[in-house]
Parts: sequence; C-alpha cells; structure tokens
Amino acid sequence: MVSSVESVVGTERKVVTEIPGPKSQAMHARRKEVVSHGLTQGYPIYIDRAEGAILLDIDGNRILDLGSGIAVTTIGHAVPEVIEAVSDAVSKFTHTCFMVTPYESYVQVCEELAALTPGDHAKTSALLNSGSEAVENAVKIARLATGRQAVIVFDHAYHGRTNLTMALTAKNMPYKDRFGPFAPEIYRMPMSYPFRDGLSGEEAAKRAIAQIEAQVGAKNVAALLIEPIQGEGGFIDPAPGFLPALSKWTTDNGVVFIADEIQSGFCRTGDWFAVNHEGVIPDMVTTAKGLAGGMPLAAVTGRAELMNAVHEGGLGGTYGGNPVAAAAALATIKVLRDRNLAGRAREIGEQIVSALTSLQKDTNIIGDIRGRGAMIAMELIEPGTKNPNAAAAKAIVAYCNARGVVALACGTFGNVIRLLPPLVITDEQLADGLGVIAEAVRSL
Ligand code: PLZ
Repeated sequence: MVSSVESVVGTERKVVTEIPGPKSQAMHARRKEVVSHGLTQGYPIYIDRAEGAILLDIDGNRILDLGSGIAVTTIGHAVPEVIEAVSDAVSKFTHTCFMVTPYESYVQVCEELAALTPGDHAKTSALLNSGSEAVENAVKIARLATGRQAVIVFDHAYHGRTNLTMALTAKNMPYKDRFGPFAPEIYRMPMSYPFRDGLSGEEAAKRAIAQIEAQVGAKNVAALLIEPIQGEGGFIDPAPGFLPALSKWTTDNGVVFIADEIQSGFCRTGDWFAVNHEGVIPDMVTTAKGLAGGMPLAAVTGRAELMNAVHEGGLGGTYGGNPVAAAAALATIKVLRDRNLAGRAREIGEQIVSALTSLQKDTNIIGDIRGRGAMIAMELIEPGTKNPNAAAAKAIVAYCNARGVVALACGTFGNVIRLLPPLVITDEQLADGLGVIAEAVRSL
C-alpha cells in the first residue's frame, strides 16, 4: 500500500495544468455553495494524496509543500510508521473517552511529553484536540494553581481562535474583528523584535517587566504566556536573553511561565523545543501540530504540583487524547527521534538562510531573515525603508502557488514569507522550492 502511494505521488514538483486546475476550480465552485465563506479561500488546490514533501492535487499537479499544513506534518506526508500505527489503532478501537474508560496510548503520550519537555522536575499532562484548547487549559490551570487572574501576553502573539484565545491573540484582522466581547484580565506587553526595536534581549525584557509591574502588579499575575519564536505574528525571534530574563522574573514572582510551543515545538527549530536554545525551563508547555503527524492532538504539560492542583473532573473533553491520534503521536515521536530530524531541521535552516541571504544582497525588498532550524522567514519592506511591504508578500505567495509551491505569508503587517518545510524534504526539493521563491522575489 505504501509503495503504491510512492509511485503515484513521486518526488518532484510537476505542474501539468494551470493552477488551480479545472477539477480544482469545479470543486471550489461546489465548496462555495456549502462551506462557510468565513474560511480562508486563498489556495484552492484540492489535494488527493501526498507523500514526503509532495502533494498531488486532483488535477494531477505535484505541489511542493513548504508549509507542512502550518507546521503540522513535520515528518512529512504518508509516513509508513504513522500509517501503520493509525491503521492498527483504528482496527482496535476508535474511541472510548479517556474520562470514561481509559487506555494505554494516552498514558504513553504523557510519558513521552514528560520526558521530552524541558526540565527534569515531575510533570503531568492533559491531552486535548487543538492548540487553542491546550492554551485555554494552560490558562485555566495557572489561574487555579496560583489563585490569581491576570495573564500576560505579547504584541504579535497568536494563541488561537476560541473566545479566550482570541483575546490572547494580538492581531485584529482576520482573527478578532467584530467577534467580541473578549475575555478580561489579559494584558499585552511589548515583544522583543530585534529588526524593529533595536533592543538587546535584556533591554526588551526590562521594558516589558517594568510595564507589567506598573500596569498589572506582579502579585496579580497568574501566567506569562509566550511563543518562544512567534508563528502567525511573523516568525519574530526575540533577541537572546529576552526569554531567560522573563523566565527568571516569573520564577521570582510566583508567576507561571507558559511556553506556547504549538508551532515551534517537536524538532521544528532544530531542537525538541524552541526554549531549549536558551536553556529556558517553562512551568508549562503547550504543544499540538507537529506532535501527531497530522492527526488532531494537543497537550498541556507542566509541573506536577500545578497540573495536579486541579480538582478531579476539572479538566477533560470528549475526544481529548483520542486513541488514533495518540497512536499517531507515538509513531511521530519515534520517527523524529530515530531519524534525528532535529539535526535535519538545522541543515534545512542553513540551506534556507544561505539562499535567502544571497537573495537579500542582490534585491532590495528583504529587510530581515530570521528564525531557527526549519522555521525561517523573510520580512519584506519597501526599498530603502523598514515600511512593511505586504503587497510583495502577496505577490510572492501568488507566484509560488501558480508554479506549484506552497509558501505561506504571516505577520501582523502581512509582510512576512515563512518557510515550514517537512523535515524529510530532500536537498533537491528544497533547492527547487528556494529557486522558485528567488524567481518570485526577482520578478518584483
Ligand atoms: N498557538 C503558537 O501557531 C495555530 C493557525 C492557523 P489550533 N497556528 C495556526 C489559523 O489561521 O487558524 C496556533 C499557533 C500557536 C496556538 C495555535 C492554535 O492552534 O490548533 O489552530 O487551535
């Protein structure tokens, strides 16, 4: 079964129709009748199957995937170990509800999370369905465990689309606009954004801490929630020292430090978690996306004394830690570990940074190149300024799409192109994709 997938999908990008092709266009027309127009419709290439870093669309186009479904299929598509684990789990049982009649794979995922997340303290986890749900639970638990209410978040943050997580997310359009009222007791602080603020990590942390103390008061703060490298907000990688200084302040003040590693976790940045690069040990970590190879699974993992402070029955949900998703996570973690995909993420990062750096030298719209491992972005500016150039980002995405390359934009100002390739991408595939991006930038 696996080898037939290989033979159908192949390993090379190949465009055989206009994009979107006629079948995708017809499908898109059908979709418009029945799917809410509130969902993004920017990339109407309908997928039939996928393998590794290649998506095969219903018109027979082979599309190179530089987005991994927004950092989810980190180990690539149609990974034999995941197919096998999921098939085996499905054939045994698809659901019992862990709160009603539990099963081993849930416990095993929590064992892995306790071992892999930073710090050797005792940890427990709760499994959920989506990243947003993991963040919501982390905040619930931190509030209960501290008896405090305030939550600190940062400019450019993205934490989800549910009511609480919309409030935690910074950007209005499209995430929050007219969806309020939003949850209270959330305070937004300035992020460290080296390209735009020119501050050292220590200086940026000092600025944020002074503002927290003046406007909120340390003793009122339950949790400080931060993405160690921001995702949707523009792949903003804080200056060195920023996260350690915030972490120290939280420890000194009895505040729960929550690292949202939903986009940056599970080897994406060249280590299991992005906080590892600076040796930061969070009190809680939220994970999802890359955790389960495409199956919906999320987790909040934290210090046992915080996580276990919750009264019995206080956490849960019908589907959280579904046995099929849990089996996929165990297989995914094994693949990440056995194939040293963290190491591969670092190699991918070097290749991307080197290609983008030479592109930056002979073009005039790339203001900044940043990120870590296989989570790298370029921030586009108007020539000779630092003014955000969202039009360029839009044009580059459209150019790539038309040539069968999935490239994603992000950023508060919509002017960042981010690369999140599967870590199993080959050097040839990566060079091909970077070549199309270079053509796109030069075409502007
Ligand atoms: N925290 C850091 O990146 C999800 C959102 C895509 P869910 N990012 C992709 C979109 O437009 O909805 C994300 C994240 C970080 C939380 C989340 C939320 O995870 O699984 O989408 O709920």
